[in-house]
Amino acid sequence: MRDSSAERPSPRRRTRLVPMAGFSLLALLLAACGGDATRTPQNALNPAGRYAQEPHDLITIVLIIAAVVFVLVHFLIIYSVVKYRQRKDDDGSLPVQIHGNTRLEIFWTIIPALILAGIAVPTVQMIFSQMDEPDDAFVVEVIGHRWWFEYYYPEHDIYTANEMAIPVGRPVRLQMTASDPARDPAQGVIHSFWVPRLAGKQDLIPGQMTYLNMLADEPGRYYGQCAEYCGLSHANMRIRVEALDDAAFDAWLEAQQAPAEVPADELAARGRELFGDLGERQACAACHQVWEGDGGRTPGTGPDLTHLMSREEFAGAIHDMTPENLREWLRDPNSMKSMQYEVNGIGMPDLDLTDEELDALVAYLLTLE
Ligand code: HEC
Ligand SMILES: [Cu+2]
Repeated sequence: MRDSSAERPSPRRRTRLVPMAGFSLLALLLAACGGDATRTPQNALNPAGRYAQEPHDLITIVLIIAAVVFVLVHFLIIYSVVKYRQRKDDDGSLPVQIHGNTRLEIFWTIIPALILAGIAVPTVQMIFSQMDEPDDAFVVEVIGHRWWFEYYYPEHDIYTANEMAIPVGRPVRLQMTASDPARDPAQGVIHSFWVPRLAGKQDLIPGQMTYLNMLADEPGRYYGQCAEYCGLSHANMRIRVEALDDAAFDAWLEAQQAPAEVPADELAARGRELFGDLGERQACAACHQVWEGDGGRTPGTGPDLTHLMSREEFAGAIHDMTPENLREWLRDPNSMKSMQYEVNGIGMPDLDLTDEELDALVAYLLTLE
């Protein structure tokens, strides 16, 4: 007969495995809290302005209180288990049975009630102060579409998508709604706007306006995410905020207000023609605005492309703005982002473009600086 005990780890080895596994788990958990913004760009524990800082500080206090309660309760549990464990000389009889203790029960009801009431005071105060419209706010309208965010700057009549520029050090007031059912009936679903380092989380609701304040103390790039499931490409709906200092922000506003230039290059000019007319097929211009300066800007159902090249990413800020990616996007949108158009008429359609058409259209898009 084989001796099977040789294959099993000795009990002592096994007991050493438990704390080791515990420590590795803890290390993993702590690594997730790292403040390195390049590795963890969506870290609410690394706030970059007051609207993210205040909730962060409040939750830290709550966490400390909770930790004290946790340690106390578990100490009492472990203490009782050890002290009153069954002993060898136990005769098997039941311990004295106690039913209720009014004084203790009042005591352990009042204490948690007081703690919760204590936490409620700064919480409610903060909810109101976070919602208040700041006096010197810069207003940006946010519209949630499936699956991209549109930004409109009402003071400057600028439409853009995916990448939002904001002035550094100045509160930004977001007026948010989800794609207007009148503008696009197929799209009315709830999204949620969340840039963890700059603000809390707020839903975007069709036919209703919600508000969110945001502030970046330092120039930089802040990422966010649609945080409310809105369909199969929900995870491909990113937010990118560029906080710019005054000079850079003014330059950005000026560039975005300029009309698109009509290209001189022959191939790009052909692309511009195709953009407005694809024969039997739906024209790009039916959904996309490239504003050349006539009349006011009117949004289409797709992103405004007037200054497409001023953005570094496209399609919900998930793809780099390279000629190859743009070509693939026009050739077969579904290969780059699921649920485009075929399923229920949402998003960017596959227009069966020929190679020549693709070349011309990409050449045109590359001129939209
Ligand atoms: C039926 C409407 C529709 C038509 C027609 C259409 N698009 Fe789109 N397009 C969209 C929508 C919607 C999106 C956003 C999809 C997303 O990000 O999920 C989009 C995205 C894009 C983007 C990425 C923009 C960004 O900033 O994210 C480009 C570039 C683009 N389309 C170019 C074109 C071109 C060129 C044509 C014509 C060949 C065209 N589109 C035809 C609806 C349309
Ligand atoms: Cu969404």
